[in-house]
Amino acid sequence: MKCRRCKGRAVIDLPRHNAAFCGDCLIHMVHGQVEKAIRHFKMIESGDKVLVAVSGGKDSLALWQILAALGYETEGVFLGLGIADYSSEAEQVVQRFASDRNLTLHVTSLTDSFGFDIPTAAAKTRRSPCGSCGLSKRHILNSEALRLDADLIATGHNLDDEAAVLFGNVLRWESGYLARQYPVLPASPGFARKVKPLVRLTERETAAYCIVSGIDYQETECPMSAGNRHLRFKTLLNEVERDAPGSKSVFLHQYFDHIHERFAGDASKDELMDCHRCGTPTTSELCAFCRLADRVSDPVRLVAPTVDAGVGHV
Ligand code: Q46
Ligand code: ZN
Repeated sequence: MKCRRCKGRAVIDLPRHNAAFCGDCLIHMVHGQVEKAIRHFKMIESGDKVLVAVSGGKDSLALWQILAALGYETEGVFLGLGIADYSSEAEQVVQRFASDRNLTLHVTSLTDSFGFDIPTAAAKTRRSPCGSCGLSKRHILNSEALRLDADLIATGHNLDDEAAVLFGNVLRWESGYLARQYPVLPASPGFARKVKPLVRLTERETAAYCIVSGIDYQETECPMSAGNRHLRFKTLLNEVERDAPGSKSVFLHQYFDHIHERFAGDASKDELMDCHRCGTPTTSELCAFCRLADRVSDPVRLVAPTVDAGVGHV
């Protein structure tokens, strides 16, 4: 198997590109795909300070390495979720990654800042672990971006993640969610710009990128992910992809380029007010995160955790 670009010995075969690549050319291809996504969706402007949300997994660490290599001004932020050994291992991995590369990392923790963790939220609310987790990540990472005066937050959502979310949204015709599913969400009062520069890369490609570029990432799966419906959608889409390579990319990118704008009118137009506690723009007195924090701290609301219905996305 020969590398398409240099004709050297290939280390990975990518049927969707009808090509194989050696390590160096894979890195070149991955950087090119990220640059293309950034340009196409106008994600980052020159001089922007980028806050990269890092979890310790392959995608977010690959993203930080790629953006730093492409010359963007980056800092990382890690949010401890309090999921026992999984979260402490993730923090160690991220700390090591940043110090080995002399990159600036900010560490924050759900327990230290708000007094609860994801297992407690799952046990005390009717939300799935992934629902509480996604809500907490969105809220706290946005607050960190505003606090640190970053122009935008970059997350490691890849092509597989986004295709699975799109599949779920289409399956239920969630037009409000479809209106918001796009690789760049512009800044608005109280919210930093959010971008997903890995939308042109699959999980397999980011994993291979990590291996050939020496990124030591956390391989352990989150112990609370069981039942996450997006994992099931990923499995389904991978079966389609096996028979028809390139299908996932066409499904997602045709949506972004040709269909997404048709849902623009379905975005919520509810009037926003400031959350009475934290100031985040919201449609009710308390924002969803502050309501979650209240439910978790209410001693009489101990109920069994629900499984599934998770969003699982920053
Ligand atoms: S960390 Fe959180 Fe994920 Fe674990 S609880 Fe679900 S969302 S699976 S990316
Ligand atoms: Zn609030």
